[in-house]
Amino acid sequence: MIMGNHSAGKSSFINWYAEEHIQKAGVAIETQGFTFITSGRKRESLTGNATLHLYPHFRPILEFKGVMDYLSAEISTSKQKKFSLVTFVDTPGLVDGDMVYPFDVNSAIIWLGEQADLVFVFFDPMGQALCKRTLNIVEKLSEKCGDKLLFYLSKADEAGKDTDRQRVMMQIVQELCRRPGLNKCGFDMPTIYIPNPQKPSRCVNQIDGVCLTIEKTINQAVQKTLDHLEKDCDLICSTISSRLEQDRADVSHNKSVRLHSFLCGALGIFLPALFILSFLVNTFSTEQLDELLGERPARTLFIFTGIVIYLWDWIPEDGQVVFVIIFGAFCYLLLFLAKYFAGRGNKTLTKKEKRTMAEYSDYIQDIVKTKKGTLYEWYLQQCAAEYDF
Ligand SMILES: Nc1nc2c(ncn2[C@@H]2O[C@H](COP(=O)(O)OP(=O)(O)O)[C@@H](O)[C@H]2O)c(=O)[nH]1
Ligand SMILES: [Mg+2]
Repeated sequence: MIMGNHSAGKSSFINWYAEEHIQKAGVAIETQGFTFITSGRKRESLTGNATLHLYPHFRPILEFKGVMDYLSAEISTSKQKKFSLVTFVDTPGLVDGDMVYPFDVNSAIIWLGEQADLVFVFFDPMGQALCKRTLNIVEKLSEKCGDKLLFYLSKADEAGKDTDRQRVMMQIVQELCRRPGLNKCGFDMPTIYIPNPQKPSRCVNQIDGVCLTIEKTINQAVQKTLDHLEKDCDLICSTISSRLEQDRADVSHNKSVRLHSFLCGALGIFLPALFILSFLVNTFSTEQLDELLGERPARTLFIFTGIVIYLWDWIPEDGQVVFVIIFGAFCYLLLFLAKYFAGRGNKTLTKKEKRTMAEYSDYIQDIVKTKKGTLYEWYLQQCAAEYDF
């Protein structure tokens, strides 16, 4: 991202880098909004909505009300320098005073600056080198992401003689250092200007350094992205495997909970049923039962109910009502516990969900990671080849 006062030479720098007249440059306030300048297959200009389709990750910028109409993108076919690997963001020229911006320009620039890999701040010797708005934004950005903030004295060929230029530099640096957030040591401000064969200047031009900085940042971005990809892959795989493990634990938990629920429920029904049955059976004689059920089942039934009746007879007569109440409450408790255990089960994954997760994990391990390895290899190969060259 390139920011700076109005007429600091931002658009001209982008045109120079791409070696194509993409952005309008002039003394009039040309750039009121944000323009993304990128390389593509066909020369094309995009408006706000199309721009956000091209860069969906910049969609949160819509939080700044009114900014949509001031977004655009220029696609150029230029392959000069490293242009095919860079996307420049040209920002609204900043001025102090009565100028009304159609949106919260300070916040929008700060937000975009945070997204960028590099933020160039252009100060020009002529115009409002010490524009307060620029300094405010720079101060905020320096707090948030000071490491990618770089200052340049642009249009240095217009600064007059060496002594004049030094004074301009001193003034800018002084003004910058007056801000508490900016007076860090090791402050650097290279002087740059667009080389003009018709108007040769004796001033030192460090514009090639800007190109080198861009190139270095591209390389770092490639490495960072590939490293991040690896980390993301690992994160996805470990999340999936821990989710599957959790699911296995849930399944066995559910099994034991279901068993508890079943046992309580069965007892809660079986005990009162046996109790009532015992009294019913007791009203029949042995012969009647033998006739009804056959000899063997009748015998078994008699033994069971006999035990219940035997125990019942043990209870003193005046305690029998209390016993029935306690027994009823106990059976109710058993049924309540059965219901409680039934509700304690955890939600588990369906077979389809498990299969999909396993497939994702395999895809990442086999395809994405392999591809990442190949990309890293290509990247290193072309670096090495370039250095060899
Ligand atoms: N002498 C000189 N003029 C420049 C340089 N860069 C830009 N300009 C002129 O400064 C004016 C404003 O430039 P522009 O790129 O539109 O500034 P922006 O508002 O920051 O985008 C234009 O007339 C350019 O021709 C430079 O390096 N040297
Ligand atoms: Mg401009």
